[in-house]
Amino acid sequence: MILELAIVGLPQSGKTTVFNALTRASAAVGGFSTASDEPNLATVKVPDRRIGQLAEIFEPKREVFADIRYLDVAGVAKGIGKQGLGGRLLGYLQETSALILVVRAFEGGNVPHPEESVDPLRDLETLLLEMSFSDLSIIERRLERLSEMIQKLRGPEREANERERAALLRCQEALENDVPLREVDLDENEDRQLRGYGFLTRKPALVLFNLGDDQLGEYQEQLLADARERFARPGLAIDALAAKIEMEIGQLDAEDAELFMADLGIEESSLDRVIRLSYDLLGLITFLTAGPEEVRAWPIRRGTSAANAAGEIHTDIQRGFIRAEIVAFNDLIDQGGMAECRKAGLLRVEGRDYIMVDGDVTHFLFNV
Ligand SMILES: Nc1nc2c(ncn2[C@@H]2O[C@H](COP(=O)(O)OP(=O)(O)O)[C@@H](O)[C@H]2O)c(=O)[nH]1
Ligand SMILES: [Mg+2]
Repeated sequence: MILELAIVGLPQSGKTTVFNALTRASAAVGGFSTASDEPNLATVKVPDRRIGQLAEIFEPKREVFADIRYLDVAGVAKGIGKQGLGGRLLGYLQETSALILVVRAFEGGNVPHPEESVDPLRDLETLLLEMSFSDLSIIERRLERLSEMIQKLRGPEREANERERAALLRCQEALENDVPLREVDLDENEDRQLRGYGFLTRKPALVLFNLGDDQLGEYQEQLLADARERFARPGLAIDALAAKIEMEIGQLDAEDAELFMADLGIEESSLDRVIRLSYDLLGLITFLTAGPEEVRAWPIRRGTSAANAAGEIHTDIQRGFIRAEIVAFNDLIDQGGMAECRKAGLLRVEGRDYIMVDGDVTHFLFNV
């Protein structure tokens, strides 16, 4: 499963700063490119307190967190949407699972703004429009092509193309009415047919206002309230981060960082919160495994069956699946151990079709 979020935004909005802040929040591993026109890619651990709590019980050799990847791509300049976003940039965006939209809120005369004034709500609107334009232009080109092909084809091929055209026409109509493609109902077939286009407005997105350190508190609250009132939609989350400060805090040792944060009134958890939001945005939940070797968080899509969850660990475990023994995380912590849970009747035995729940501490039985 590639769980990747691309960071997009207008030039100088703070994308790279957000990327640096997020990827410093946990030990980011490798993947930085040196060429300046290549995107930066980093893997970030998803903070999860449950790992530490399980580690107290199991005293494992290793603690393994779920991870997600962030991709920092070049700026989406205003206007390019109308001709379709630039080829390579668009290519990267189409392949990611979700988007982080960085919007500048910080003031600061010496950082140029492409519009020459700071106006976060305007910039957010611009970004969302760019994404719609990009999707629309892909749809229009594809529709032209489909009309030509439908003329020439017969039989099932013609029908498949006609179905695609019908779905695309619904998408086009939605976009023309300011409705992002996320909100268009597509059946499984249509979804598969259109997935290859990587439509930007179909991806879940997290808007992240990049705040100056003087904007924490009242300004932040007001901005978030205004933005949510105007722009909140299903699959579009809105939050804020003082990225530059967070990045600088990441460079301090723990004690200095604490003092600095107390001084500025920054909640300890804002980076953690943004990473958690990213994870939720990807539609992921976590099941856990725990033993003397390792305590580990496994990301799975909401709605995943026990057999498919087992396959995340190893295909053999899926193939030879016998059953899953599951304890809810909270029960395990309350009881203090697996044996106690078993005695208390809190250990459940589930079959291959069981739908996993967030926080299931799971032991799979299988034969190969
Ligand atoms: N004053 C101030 N400057 C910031 C903040 N965030 C980013 N910057 C500066 O804005 C400039 C552009 O940031 P960068 O992350 O490179 O933007 P990108 O072009 O979107 O990747 C850099 O000089 C940053 O140091 C902030 O919160 N406050
Ligand atoms: Mg940058």
